[in-house]
Amino acid sequence: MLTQEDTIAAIATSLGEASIGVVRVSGDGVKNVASKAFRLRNGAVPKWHDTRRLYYGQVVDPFTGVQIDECILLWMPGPRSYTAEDVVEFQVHGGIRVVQMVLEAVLKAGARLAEPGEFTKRAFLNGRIDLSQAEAVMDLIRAKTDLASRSALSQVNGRLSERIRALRKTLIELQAHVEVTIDYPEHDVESVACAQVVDTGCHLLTEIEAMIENAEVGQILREGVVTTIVGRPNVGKSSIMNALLRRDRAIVTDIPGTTRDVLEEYVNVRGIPFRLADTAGIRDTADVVERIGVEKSRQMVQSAQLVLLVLNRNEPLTPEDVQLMEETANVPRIVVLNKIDLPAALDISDIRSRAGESPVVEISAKEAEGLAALEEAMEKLVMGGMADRGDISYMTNARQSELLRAAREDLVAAVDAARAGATLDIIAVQLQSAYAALGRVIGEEVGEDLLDEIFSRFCLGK
Ligand SMILES: Nc1nc2c(ncn2[C@@H]2O[C@H](COP(=O)(O)OP(=O)(O)OP(=O)(O)O)[C@@H](O)[C@H]2O)c(=O)[nH]1
Ligand SMILES: [Mg+2]
Repeated sequence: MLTQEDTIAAIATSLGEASIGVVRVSGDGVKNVASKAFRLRNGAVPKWHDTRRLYYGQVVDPFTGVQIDECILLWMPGPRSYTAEDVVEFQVHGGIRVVQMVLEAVLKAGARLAEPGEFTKRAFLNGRIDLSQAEAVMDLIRAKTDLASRSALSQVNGRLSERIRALRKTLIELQAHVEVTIDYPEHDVESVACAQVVDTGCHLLTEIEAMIENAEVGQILREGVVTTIVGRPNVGKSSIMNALLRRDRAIVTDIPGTTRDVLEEYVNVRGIPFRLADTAGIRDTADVVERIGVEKSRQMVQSAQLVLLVLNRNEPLTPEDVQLMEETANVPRIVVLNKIDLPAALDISDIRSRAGESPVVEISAKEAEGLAALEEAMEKLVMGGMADRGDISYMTNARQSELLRAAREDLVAAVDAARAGATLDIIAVQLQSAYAALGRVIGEEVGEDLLDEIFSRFCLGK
C-alpha cells in the first residue's frame, strides 16, 4: 500500500550519458534520508535551513560511508517546492551507473522508489496545482513543436483552470439565485429567474462549446496530424518525406517499389506536428512482400487525418492515379504534383477540376522547390478546419472534453426547462450537475482509480 507519508525517490533525468543526472526525493522524511546519504565537504550534515539552499558535498553510501560521487544538493523545504513537500535534488555526474548508485543510496537511507507521476500527483493532492495543470505537465514534456509546448505551458500556468473556475463562479451565482427564488414562489419572481437561467445558460454554453472544439486542437498539438503520403511507385513520395524532414530518412531510388513498409516520422510544419507516413507505391504487383506493403498503404489512407496524394507531373495521368484520386476524395487531402524541374506532361487545370476542393501544389522534392507552398497548404488545411484556431493557450484532452460535454448536456437541459417554465428545483438540480462536471475537469471529487490512471501515464521521476 502506497501512502503519501512515504518519502519517495526517483531518477528525474533520462538514463544515458550526460553531464549531470538528477535524483529527486520528496516527503516528510527528506531531511532524514539526505542526512544519511549526503555530507558537506567538511564531513558535516547540512543544517536544513527553512529557506531554499544549495549545498556542495558528497553522496555517500549510508551503510558504509563510502563516497559515491561529488554532488550539488538542492534543498527546497515545503511548501515552496514542486510537490509542496520537503524536496531535495541530488545533482551528480550523469553516468548511467553513477545516477543509479545515488538512487540506491537514497533508497538505503529510507526512501522508497516513486511510482510514475507520483511527484506531480503529490503536487495535485497537496493542492499546489489542479488536475488540468498536472495533465499539462506531461503534455509539456511530450510536446514536439514550439506551438505545442507554448500551449502546454500556459495550461500548466493555469489558463484552462482559470476558464473553468470563471464558468463555475457564474454557474454557482446563477444557482444561488435560482435556489433563493425556490423559497419565494411568487410567479413573477420565478419567471425572472427562468429568464436569467436562459440568458446566463446560453452565455455559458457558448464558452463551453469553444472549449469542446479546442479538444481537436489539443489532440493535434499532442499527437500530431496523422498524415499519409500516397501515390504510384516512383512518383517521389519518399523524396517528399525527406524534403519535409530536411534529412535523408527514407531510401530513394529510381527503382519503382523501393519503399515496402510504412515509415513514420514526426515533422514540424509551422509549429504543428505532423505524423508523416511514407508508404509503398500503390500498384498491382506479383511480389508478395510488395503486395503486403501496398495493402498497408491502403489501410494508412483510411486512418489518415490528412493525405498527400503525389502525382508525377512529368508523366501523363494513369488509371492508377485516377483510381487513387477517387479513393482519397473523401479524406482531407492535398494533391502534390512532383518533379516540376522536369517538363510537364500533366495538365494542371485538368488536375484541379479532378481534385475538387483539395488544394493542388506543384513542387520539386529533388530541388526543394515549392516546399513552402506545400507546408502552407498543410497548415491551412489543419488550422482552417478548426473553429477556435486563435486560442492555443490550452489544450483540452479527451477526459476533459467528455466532462465538458456532460456539462453542456446539463446546461442545455436547464435552459430548455427554463424556457418551458419548468419548476425551479428541477433546474437547480441540472445546474448543480453541470457545476460538478466542470469541477472534475480541475480534479474536484475525482476518484483514486482515475488519478492512478492519469498519473500512471507520466514518466518516472516526474
Ligand atoms: N527530377 C526529379 N526527380 C525526382 C523528384 N522527386 C523524386 N525524384 C526521383 O524519382 C525517383 C523515385 O523517388 P522516390 O522518392 O524513391 O519515389 P517513391 O514514390 O517513394 O517510390 P516508391 O517507394 O518506389 O513507391 C528517384 O530517382 C528520385 O530521385 C523531383 O522532384 N524531380
Ligand atoms: Mg518510396
